[in-house]
Amino acid sequence: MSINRGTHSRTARSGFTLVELVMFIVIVSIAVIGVLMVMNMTTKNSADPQLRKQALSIAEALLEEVSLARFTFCDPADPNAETADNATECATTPEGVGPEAGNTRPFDNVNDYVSAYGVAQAIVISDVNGAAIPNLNVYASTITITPQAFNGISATDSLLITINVNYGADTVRLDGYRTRYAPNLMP
Ligand SMILES: [Ca+2]
Ligand SMILES: [Ca+2]
Repeated sequence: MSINRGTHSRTARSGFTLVELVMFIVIVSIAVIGVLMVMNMTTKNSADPQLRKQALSIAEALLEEVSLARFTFCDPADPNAETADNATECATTPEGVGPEAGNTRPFDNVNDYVSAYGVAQAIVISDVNGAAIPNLNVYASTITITPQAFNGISATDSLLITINVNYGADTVRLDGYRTRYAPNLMP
């Protein structure tokens, strides 16, 4: 009678070697470090979009304020302002580049917002009463207005408005056109 001493294969019984275990730990550690670095970078840079968004809001507000100003031939103080078809028909005060006497912000004409066409000029962010908002003074804004033909409308009746809002090393720029529609519309 023979006794079968059944033998188990050596391979089936063996687990991880120490070297394999160390390599596993090293690989997992590298992967975890990579994920943590991405998370750290994301957290660190999450403040930048906020600044950009705020700068964009300021640029939009300024562009809207200037675009909504009138584009008349005469200053509203002129008695012919509601009927003039060109600047020569104004009785006393044709609208020239720069604010006319007594004009205050928000101005009565697009061209009142700059002292010369094509030249960047600082513009403060103000509240509804025209007063500067102190906490937003880290954003430096400029406005440039340039007569420019637009889609068949001549340059005398079309103005390109450019708003730049700078914060640190970055700048948000918005462009908009204001054409001379309803040139006799008064407040
Ligand atoms: Ca004016
Ligand atoms: Ca003016």
